[in-house]
Amino acid sequence: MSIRRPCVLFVLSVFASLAFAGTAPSPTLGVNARVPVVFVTDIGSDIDDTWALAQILRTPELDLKFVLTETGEARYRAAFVTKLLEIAARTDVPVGLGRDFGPMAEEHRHQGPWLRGYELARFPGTLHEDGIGAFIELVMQSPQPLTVIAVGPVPSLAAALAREPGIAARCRFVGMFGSFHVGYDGAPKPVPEYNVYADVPALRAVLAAPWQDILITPLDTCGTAVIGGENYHRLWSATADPVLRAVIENYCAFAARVPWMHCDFFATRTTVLFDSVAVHLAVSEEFVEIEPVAFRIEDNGATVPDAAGPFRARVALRWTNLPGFADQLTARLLAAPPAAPRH
Ligand SMILES: [Ca+2]
Repeated sequence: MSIRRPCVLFVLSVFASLAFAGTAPSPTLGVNARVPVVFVTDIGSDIDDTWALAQILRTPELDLKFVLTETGEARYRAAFVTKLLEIAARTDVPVGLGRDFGPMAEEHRHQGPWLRGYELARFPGTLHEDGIGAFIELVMQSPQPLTVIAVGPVPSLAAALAREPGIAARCRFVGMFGSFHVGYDGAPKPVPEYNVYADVPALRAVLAAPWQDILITPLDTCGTAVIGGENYHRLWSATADPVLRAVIENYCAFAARVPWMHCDFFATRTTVLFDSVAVHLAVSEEFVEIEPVAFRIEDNGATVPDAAGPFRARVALRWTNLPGFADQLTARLLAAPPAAPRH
């Protein structure tokens, strides 16, 4: 024991210096510290963001430091975060309002019924009106690199970088973006992917920033991430677990309202859990093959491999074990949550 503590401190200091020197740090180096993360989300439209937030709260290796909203009506999105944090007894996590694009029409509030009777103003934790400013402050004051998990279009992140370009060098960037060789639902042709085409200039600005590492899951991998069978039955049946019950309640509200699919399968499987793959990559690179890719982004949102393109990322292009991912995600969602960190 007397030798071990200095070793740990040494490893931590090497880890920190490597990270700030621009070398991509791996959160799986064996350092005992949890990975501090910021979740940047357009929760409240597609149900996968809600699964992803529950996944972060149930992943012991991740330490959720902040949640920032993206696109649409910032207060609508923030209310899903704060209500779920209350249910999870995690009101220690501050939430920030990102750029606001005005009231969302009723037909775009796919999970809206779950918020009925809930008042964002009564959230007992911290809700930052200037969420972008609070995010910048958190990053610039953090003693260790943060991992930004971005799972929606990124106008708020682009605004943060415009206000303080220094944040990128202090963070790893992990996200759900693009389609390189595979389209939605495993289709054999790439297509413009929503998180890209919804705000192409914003993503170009974000991917041009000097993050310590850029790691993305495109549709090539995340587009086929579904939990079904016995795994889903266990999640569906976990009605005594308030967090999973809340996710399933959201899913039921969503299934009745989502316009882009006939979601009559909600009792037997999930929809595609795009964003859960990004959360997984924030802590582990198991189950996928990752390759460095140079690419350009077309004006229509297509992400096209191009050796002369302006963007570089490590990209999860293929599954090596998709059933293993589904099994692990199920087990994590069902496991008791890690103790809330002391602040
Ligand atoms: Ca999303």
